[in-house]
Amino acid sequence: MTRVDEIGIGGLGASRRRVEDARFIRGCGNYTDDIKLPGMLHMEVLRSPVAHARIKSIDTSAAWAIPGVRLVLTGEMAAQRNLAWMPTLSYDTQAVLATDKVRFQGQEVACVVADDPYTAKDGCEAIVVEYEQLPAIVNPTQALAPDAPLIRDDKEGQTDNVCYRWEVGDKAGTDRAFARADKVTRLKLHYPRSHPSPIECCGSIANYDPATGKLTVYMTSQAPHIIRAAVALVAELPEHLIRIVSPDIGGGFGNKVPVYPGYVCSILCSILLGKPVKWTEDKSGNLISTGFARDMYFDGELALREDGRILALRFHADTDQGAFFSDAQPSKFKIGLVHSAFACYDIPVGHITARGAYTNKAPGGVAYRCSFRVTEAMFFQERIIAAAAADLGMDPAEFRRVNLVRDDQFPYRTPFGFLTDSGQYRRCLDLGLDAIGYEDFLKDKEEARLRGRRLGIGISTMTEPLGAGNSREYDILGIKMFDSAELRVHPTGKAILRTGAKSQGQGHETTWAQIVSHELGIPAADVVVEEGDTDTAPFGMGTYASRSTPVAGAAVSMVSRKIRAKARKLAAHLLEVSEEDVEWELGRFFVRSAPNRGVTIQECAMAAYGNMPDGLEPGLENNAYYDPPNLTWPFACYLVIVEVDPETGVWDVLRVVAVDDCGVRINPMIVEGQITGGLTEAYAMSNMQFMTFDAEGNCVGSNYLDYLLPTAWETPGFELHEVVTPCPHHPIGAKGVGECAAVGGPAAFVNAVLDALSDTGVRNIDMPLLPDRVWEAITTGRDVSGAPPVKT
Ligand code: MCN
Ligand code: CUM
Repeated sequence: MTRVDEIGIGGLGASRRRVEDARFIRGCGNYTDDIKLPGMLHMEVLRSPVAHARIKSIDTSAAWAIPGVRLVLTGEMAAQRNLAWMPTLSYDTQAVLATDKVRFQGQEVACVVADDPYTAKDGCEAIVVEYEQLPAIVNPTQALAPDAPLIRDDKEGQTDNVCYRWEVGDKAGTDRAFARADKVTRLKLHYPRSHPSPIECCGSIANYDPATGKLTVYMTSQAPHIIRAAVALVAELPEHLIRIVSPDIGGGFGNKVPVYPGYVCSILCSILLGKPVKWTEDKSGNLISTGFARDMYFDGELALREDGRILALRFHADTDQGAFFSDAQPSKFKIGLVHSAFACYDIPVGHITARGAYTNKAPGGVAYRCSFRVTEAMFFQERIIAAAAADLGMDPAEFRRVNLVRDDQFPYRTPFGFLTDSGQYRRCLDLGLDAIGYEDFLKDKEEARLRGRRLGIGISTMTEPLGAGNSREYDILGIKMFDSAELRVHPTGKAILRTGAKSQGQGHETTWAQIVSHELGIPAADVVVEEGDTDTAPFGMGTYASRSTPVAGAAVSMVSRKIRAKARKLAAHLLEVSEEDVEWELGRFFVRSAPNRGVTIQECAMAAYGNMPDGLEPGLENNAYYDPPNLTWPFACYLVIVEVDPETGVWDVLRVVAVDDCGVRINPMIVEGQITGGLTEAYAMSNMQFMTFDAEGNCVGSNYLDYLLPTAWETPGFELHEVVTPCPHHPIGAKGVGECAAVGGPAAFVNAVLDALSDTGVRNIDMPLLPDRVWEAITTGRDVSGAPPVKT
């Protein structure tokens, strides 16, 4: 008997080529905008040119008069259907179409449906809106000033621009620890607004069929089942007559989690017209109006002991939420999982306060590889860790080594209540230092300094919580966070697998088949994976927070094991022995006492349809719902070496080393792709992505001249290393990885630049570290803030 070779069949650990790429690289993907339905009309959105203004009147008559225009929808008309406002996933309300005021530049004011997109655009231009402009607020300081104009005057009882307050930890204990400290390090910084800007913008095609009453929506959603539930609950349509289909998605990065007014309007227009209505957002619409990320102000301190131990931490965070609190995050915490900060360090006590502010900017709050504000948390963590090491005069690597949680401390309870599951933090750090040649670099740096060159090294180490839920702590609109998989094995042993997750480029079609292979020995090429259609996929919560592997991936294992359990009964029948005498090896059952007598999983599949024992249900299919016991906690160590040109402030990246421990890797090549992509984004955020606002609330960065996307030309090379600490509670030991490098990466770049400036007294330059900011820091010796408003 030759054993099935797991790598050979594309099982766990195989760097199998991405099957979806066969269509993507040929231009044969099937994206929302590719779909054309018979009789389909086109919708365009009219957006506000101003950030804050009362709407005095909207005159749509000229738009209606344009031949080919079928519908001009205003907030007033939407209000008649009770749809001028919608609830957000953070229990706030958001305007679908503005009625009373506009509250950010780019806000949806009206939409026009026409025979083609160009006529619809002309229709938008023909609408005359009279605005009475109000002062614009573009940062929390302005928002929270005593005389600030009230942005959310639509909300009963709202008297200021505070949208939430939140706190966690032990204040008294933290104060006591600070009183005992030998030294206190303080750091203030702003993590700027950034935008996921996927290649494909958002869009939808709503098709309400008046004959059947069925609403089908093709759309760019990372979470189709949530959308179906939201449509059912908000629009009060019957859920069984709603079908949401997310076809191929051209990048999501969190941009495609929230519910946008454009989606809602296309649905409403289709219902009103009884025809399919397509909405495709344009690039500037995407950049100015859909889910942004970050925009968070930190002010925090570490209490330090002379020997380098951290005694306590505390910080306050102000988040700039934009005009509506529409964070799409499923925890009961107002600020996501920001209190996962410092989880990789053994710190006994801490206290965090947070406050959200309404401003005249687009809503969004969490997106862009964030794991719900974990990106900001880890950035602040690693920036203040670097500052603390400098304050103590200690080597930053040694400072981390002293404070990192030890391998024998797991499971480790953080001061804010998280339970980190496993890891080898020091090993990852040492591997990274070794790979980058840390000791040699320190010597090179001193020599270069003597010759007037500024070299710097930045380190970032972090663990982050990936995989929402479990259902005890996480829900969306009251629906608990779990996920699902359904597996159907056909008579010839080929199979179709469906999950409640939804790939936007992460490669689920490739990796889920590998899990089935690992569990059943069916070659990965024999398993087709389908996601994103609520009429066929099992109920699931979608893809974000790198939750697919931790939750849906686990469900794939569990459903495969159910199939294996049934196949064992079939094998016993075929082998004419009792089930207890049947043993399993990959792809095959055999008789324990006669290992040569065996049947393959494919033979069992055929028997499920053609030769089942009496009393056994025919067929070989099942489903599994998986409620994870905990989040998964990958660890990463990123190291960056830069050279800063003191004359121009330009900085070049000389080396990047990454050590990632995401547990067992299903597909090492895809994992490396995720890390490479994340590091590219981290580099872009730290270096070039500039999205800000002027004093009038105009969005600076709503185009790709200001908001730069990194290409292969600017992006440095990355050296990737791995450590594997299996996740103790995941069926195949995997942890999430999709966001790690974007979360942990930025601090490594910024720490490197500041290390190169270590003799100047500069403690912080806000991202992006544009050359003029770095130059200003060098020439003035002062910190450089990036908080809006900017001068224009
Ligand atoms: N994987 C693996 N072994 C592991 C962990 C993951 O082989 N131990 C594989 C998975 O099977 C999957 C991929 O790596 O194919 C990412 O898995 P996971 O970490 O579970 O993340 P998700 O699939 O849930 O993806 C979400 C995550 C998020 S939240 C953002 S934002 C982001 C990211 O993925 N958006 C992306 N990476 C992206 N990559 C692309 N190409 N496009 C996006 O929009
Ligand atoms: Cu927050 S970006 Mo991802 O979690 O979809």
